[in-house]
Amino acid sequence: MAELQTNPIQLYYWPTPNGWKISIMLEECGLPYEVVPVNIAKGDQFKPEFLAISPNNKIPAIIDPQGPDGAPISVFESGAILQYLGRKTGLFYPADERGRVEVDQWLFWQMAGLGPMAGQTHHFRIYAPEKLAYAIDRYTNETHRLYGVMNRRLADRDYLAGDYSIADMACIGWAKLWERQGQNVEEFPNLKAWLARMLARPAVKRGLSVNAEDKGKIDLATDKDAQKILFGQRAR
Ligand SMILES: N[C@@H](CCC(=O)N[C@@H](CS)C(=O)NCC(=O)O)C(=O)O
Repeated sequence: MAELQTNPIQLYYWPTPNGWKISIMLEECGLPYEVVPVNIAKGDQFKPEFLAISPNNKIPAIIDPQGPDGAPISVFESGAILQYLGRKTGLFYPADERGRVEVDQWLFWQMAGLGPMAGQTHHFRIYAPEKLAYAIDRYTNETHRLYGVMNRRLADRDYLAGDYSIADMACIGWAKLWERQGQNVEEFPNLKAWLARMLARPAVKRGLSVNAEDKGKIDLATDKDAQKILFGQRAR
C-alpha cells in the first residue's frame, strides 16, 4: 500500500481511544502518515485551521493528499475515517454488501454505544470534580451491559464482524481501558480473549504507541485549566 501512497496522510491526533482507532488502521494498512498533534487539553482543537477540517472540534481527523480522483480530501469522525480508509485500501472493510453491513453494524455500535457510554463512565468515575453516585452507576452499568453484548457476540467467533476489521479496531482502545470503567474483564472471558488477540497484533501495538509520551502531558483529573477547556464547552 505504501508504494501507492506517495504523499503521507496527515493524521490530526492525540493519544486517546478515538485517536488510536486511526493510528491502528494506518499501521495495519501500511499507509505512510504524519502525525499533527492536537493538544486537546490546551485548546488546539479550536484553532481555525483545525476547525476547517474538523468542525466538531474533536480529534481524530485526516487530510489525504491523494483522495478520490487524486485530489486532496479531509475527513473527520473516526468511524467515517475508518470507512474511508477501508474503501480506499480495500483492507479490513469487506467490499461485498453482506460483509460490509456486518462490519457497519458493529462499527456504529461502537460509535453510538461503547464509545460515548465508556467516555461518560471515564468522566464521572475519574474526572468529574463531584462524585455523583447516580451518574457513576448509570454509566458503569451501561458499560457493563455493552461489555456483555460484546462478550456474547464473541462467543463463537474471533472477531466482531467476519474477519478482523475496522469494527474491531474501533473497539480496542476503549475495551483495553476496562479497569478505568469500573469493569472486571474476568466476567467477560470471550471479550478478554479477543482483547489479548488484538493487543498481540504488531500494528495494534504500534498504533497504540503513537505519541504515547503526549498522554503524560495532561492529567485531566487534576488539571483545572484542561478541565475548563474540555468540560465547560458551550456553543461558540
Ligand atoms: N465521535 C467523535 C468523537 C471524538 C472525540 O470525542 N474526540 C475527543 C478525544 S477522544 C476530543 O477530541 N475531544 C476534544 C473536545 O471535546 O474538545 C469521533 O469518533 O471521531
